[in-house]
Parts: sequence; C-alpha cells; structure tokens
Amino acid sequence: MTTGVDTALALHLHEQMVFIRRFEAKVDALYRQGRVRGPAHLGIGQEAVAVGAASVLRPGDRSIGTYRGHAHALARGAPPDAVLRELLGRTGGICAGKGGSMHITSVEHGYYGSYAIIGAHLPIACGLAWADQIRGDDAVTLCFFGDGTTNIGAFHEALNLAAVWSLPVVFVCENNHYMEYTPIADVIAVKQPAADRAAAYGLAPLCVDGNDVDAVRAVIGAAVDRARNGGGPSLVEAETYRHGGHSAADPATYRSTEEVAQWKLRDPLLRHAEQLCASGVSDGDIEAVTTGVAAEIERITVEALAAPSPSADTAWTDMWSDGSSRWRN
Ligand SMILES: Cc1ncc(C[n+]2csc(CCOP(=O)(O)OP(=O)(O)O)c2C)c(N)n1
Ligand SMILES: [Mg+2]
Repeated sequence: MTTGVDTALALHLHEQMVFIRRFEAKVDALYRQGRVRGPAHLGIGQEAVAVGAASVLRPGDRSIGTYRGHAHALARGAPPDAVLRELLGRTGGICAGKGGSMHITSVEHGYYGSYAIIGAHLPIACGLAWADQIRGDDAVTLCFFGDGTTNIGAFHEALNLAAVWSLPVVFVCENNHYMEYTPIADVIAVKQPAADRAAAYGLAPLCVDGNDVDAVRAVIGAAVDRARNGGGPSLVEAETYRHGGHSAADPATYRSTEEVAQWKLRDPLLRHAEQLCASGVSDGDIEAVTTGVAAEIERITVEALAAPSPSADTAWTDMWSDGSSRWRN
C-alpha cells in the first residue's frame, strides 16, 4: 500500500498517460476523416516515457523533441485544446494553426519544439543547455529522439560536444525498434542503439523499461539531478514500442501481428493500472479517470472543430522574433 501522497502522484501520472492516449486516438480518428492538416505521427504505446520524464522536471527546465511530439508537449502542460486546434489548422492553435503536428512548440511551457529533420534538434538541445550553463542557471534540458536517430552525424556531434563541455542536458532515446518502416536491428552494428554508443563519449550505458513510468522517473530523474548539480550530460535509452504505424497514414504491415500483440501485453497504461490496483486504488477510481478524460477530449474536439481557419493575413505574422515579416540584410 502506498502513502496518500504517492497515490495522488500515481493517479496524476495515470491521468496524464490516459489523456495522451485518448488525445492521440482522437487525432487518429480525425485524421481518417480528413480533418487533420498534414501528417500526424502518433506515440500510442510510448506514453510512459513522455509522462515519466516530464514529471521529474521543474518549471524553467527545457524539453525538445521530434515530429512524434504531441505527448512531450502535453506532458509539459501545453494546453490540449490549443494543440488539437493546431493539428486541425484552426485559430487558437498553439502555433496559430500554421505549424501543424510536426511543429508543436510551446516555449511558455518549456517545450522548445518538435523537429522533423532527424537529429537536427540534438545540437539545438546543446545550445539551450549551453545558454543555461553560461547564465549560471540550474535548468536542465531534456532531448527526446528515436533509435533511428543514433545513426546520423548530428547525434554523435551533439553527444561529443555535450560531454566535452559538460552541458546540463539529458538525451533520451525512445527505442521503439523501428525507424520508419525499417527494424533498427537491420541497420545497426550494436544491440542497443544509444546505450552501446554511450562509452564513446565517456558516458554510462543507461537503459530503462520505457513502458514503466516509475522506472522512467527513477532513471531520468537521477540523470536530471546529476545535470542540475553540475555532473554533465547523460544518455538514456528507453525501450518502448509504437502500437500503430510510423505515421497515421502507415498501416504498418511490415510487423507481424504476433509482435504487436506481444508488445500490447506490455502496454504502459495497463501495467500502470495494475500497479494502481495492487497499491489499493479502487477500480472505480481508475475508471473515473478514464471517464473524465473522455469527456474532456470530446469537449475540446467539438470546440476545435467549430473554430475558424486562420485568416490569410496571418500568413505573414510571427515570421521573425521582432514581429516583422521581412528579412533584414
Ligand atoms: C535527416 C533526415 N533523414 C531522413 C528523414 C526521413 N525520416 C523521417 S522519420 C525517420 C525515421 C526516424 O526513426 P526514429 O529516429 O527511430 O524515430 P521514430 O519515428 O521511431 O520515433 C526518417 C528516416 C528525415 N526526416 N530527416
Ligand atoms: Mg524509432
């Protein structure tokens, strides 16, 4: 039996994971109705990484991710209605309805953007962390990316720079075993894409079960503490699996039904619900979380679908940091 405080935290983490799962399931449904503008890369099955990692951060810490970034933005507190409107290309979208799924950003909530170019944001994470180091702040930057990213030059350049400069950054590889339609095992000479490369940068090989939110909290929490206290960067490999295809358009026929079924047995939400039950939380309390989340998702969906598209005039706003729309030579 856990303490009251532990139970409240566990229920909060559960609610966040259920929310993100239901949010992305709704995005999938809206995509199939042709209502989502542009591609959408869902992280259904990977929720425990985003939620566990965000739960060890403080306001003022920074995180940065990829096109598979809905969960990372929501877990930092980005308003779901604004994220949904962004996906639908509506006013009130978190990037004014002009960025779409692959560019969700909310600096206000410490989420420094979703990047579609593989590896491009790892050096940017170094820059965020370097700025904090220069300012003498104790903020930490968390940088999320996939297993496939570990084969690109920017990964190695960023890891080297972070290690040499002892930057307060934690790199989190979400190893979901696939890079687009290719099993990572087919294109890599080592077993663990991130952990087996860590030694090359003087870092420890940190692995965690990415479908266990408590384990994620423990391993990433320790890495964040280390970075905050001047101990430099870490590289964490979180093993997980996406239930669906690479993007909402991908039927993922390159995976066997047995493989998918095996991973669904390790679903992070089911496992967490079992842990909640074992710690004394009633089925009714767990069910109430799901019911509340479902109602909230319906509410924001109705409102988002009723919102107008951005006016054409806004195509020229928010282009540059000073608010102008012309490049200055
Ligand atoms: C520089 C670059 N090369 C290729 C691509 C095409 N591409 C998009 S997603 C992807 C696979 C990335 O796999 P992984 O890093 O494992 O992330 P996941 O999609 O599994 O989250 C590739 C190769 C790209 N976006 N950028
Ligand atoms: Mg992958």
